Amino acid sequence: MTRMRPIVYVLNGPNLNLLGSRQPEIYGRETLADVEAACRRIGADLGLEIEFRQTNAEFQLIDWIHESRKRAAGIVINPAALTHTSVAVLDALNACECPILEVHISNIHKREEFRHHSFVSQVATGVICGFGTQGYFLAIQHLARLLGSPRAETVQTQSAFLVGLIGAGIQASLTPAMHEREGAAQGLRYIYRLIDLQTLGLGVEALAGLITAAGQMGFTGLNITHPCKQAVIPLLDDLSDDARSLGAVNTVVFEDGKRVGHNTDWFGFAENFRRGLPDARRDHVVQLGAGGAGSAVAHAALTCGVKKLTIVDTVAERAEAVAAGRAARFGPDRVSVADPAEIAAALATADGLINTTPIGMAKYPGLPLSAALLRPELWVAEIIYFPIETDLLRAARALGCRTLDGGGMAVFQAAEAFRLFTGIEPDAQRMLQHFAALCAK
Ligand code: CA2
Repeated sequence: MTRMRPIVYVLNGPNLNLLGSRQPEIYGRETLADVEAACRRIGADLGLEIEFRQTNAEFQLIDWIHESRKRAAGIVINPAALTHTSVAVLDALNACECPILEVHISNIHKREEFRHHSFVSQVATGVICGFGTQGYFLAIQHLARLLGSPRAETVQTQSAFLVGLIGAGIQASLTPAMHEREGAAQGLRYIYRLIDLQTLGLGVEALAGLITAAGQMGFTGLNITHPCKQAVIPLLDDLSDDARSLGAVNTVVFEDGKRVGHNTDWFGFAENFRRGLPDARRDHVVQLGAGGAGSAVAHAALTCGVKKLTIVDTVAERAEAVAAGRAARFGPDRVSVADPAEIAAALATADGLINTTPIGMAKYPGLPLSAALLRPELWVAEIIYFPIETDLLRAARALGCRTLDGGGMAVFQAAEAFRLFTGIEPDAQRMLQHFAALCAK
C-alpha cells in the first residue's frame, strides 16, 4: 500500500509572477518558475507533495487558503503586498489549523516603513524574511520536521556535501573553487575534490572503480570530464533526457543508491548565450568543431532558437555524427554539415559563429579560421575561457562584432551542477563575480 504524502501549499500573492524580471537587487534573478521547481525537488526529497500557486487577486488567495484548510498539512505563504494590508487574508489563515510559515524574499524590516507591519505574522507559526528565495526552501524543510517526515533529519544534516571531478589533466580547473565558494556562501559544508586520472596514473578503465568507491564513501555526486563523459554512461542507472540525447554526461548525482547522469554543459552555453547575446539574430549560425563540447553546444544553440546550424569540422565523420544526433532531436532541416573548404560560403549567410575547437586556448594559440572571414554584423561566441579573450574574440572585437567569451559557460555548467547536487539554487551572479576574480589572478 502506498502512503499518501502530506500536502504542503506554497501560496504566493500579487506581483510575485514578476520575479526575475525586475528589481533583481531586491528580489534576485530567479523566476517564480525556478522557485517552484526547486520547492518541488526539495518537497520530493522530504516526502512532501507541493501545491505551488501564485495569484494577483486577493479573493483567489483567500479561496486557496480555504482549500488548504481542508487539504494541507502545512502552508508556506508569501502574501506579498497583501501581507501589509489584508485583514481578510489574516482571517482566512486564522481558520486554518495546520502550521503556517510566512516567507518574504526581502528583509521587509529593512525596507519602507509600510512593509514593517504584517497582518499575517500574528497567525504564523514562524516568519522567514531576507534570505532570498532560500526562505521558501527553509520553510518547507522546517515543515517537514514539524510534520515528522522521516526524511527531514537526513536532508537537514545533508547540508554537508562531498563532490568531485573525475577527468585527466584537471589540476588547473576552476570548478572546485567555484563550487566550494558558492557552497560556503550558502552556509553549507561543501567539499569539492579533484580526482585526476593523470596524477593518479590511471586510465579510463579505472572509472567504474572510482565511481563505485565515491558512492560507497558517501559522495553526493561527481562531475565527469574528458576523457570520461561517454565512458561513464554504461555505469549509470538513469539519465536525464538531455544527457541521453547527447550521449554525454558531465554530472552524476547519487540518489537513493542510484547513479543518475545529467549534462549541464549544454545548459552552460545556453544560459551564457541567453544572457550575453539575448537579442542576437539566430537564423543561421556556423559552429566550428564537433569534438568534445560539439554536441552540447549544438544542442544549446538549437534550444536557444537557432533556426539553421551549420557544423564544420576537419574530421567530416565527427561533424556528421554531431549533426545526425541533433537532427534526430530537433529535425533534419535545422542542422547541416559543411566542409572546411566551404566555410566562406557558409559564413556569408550566417548571423553568428561559435568556436568549439580548442584553437585559441593558451596551449593552442591562434585562430580557428581566417580573420578575413569575419565581418562586423557577425556575432562570435567562444567556449574557451583560458584565456578569456582568445585571438578570435580579439579579432572579432577589433572589427566591431558582438562577442561572447567562454567564462559564462564554465560558470553556468557549474551552477547547474551545484543545483543538481544540493537542490539549492545557486546565486549565478555571485558565481560569475567569483569566476572573474579567479581569472584575474
Ligand atoms: O520580499 C517579499 O517576498 C515580499 O513579500 C514581496 C512583495 C512586497 O510587497 C513585500 O513587501 C515583500 C512584492 C512582490 C512583488 O515582486 C516583484 C518581483 C520582481 C519585480 C517586481 C515585483
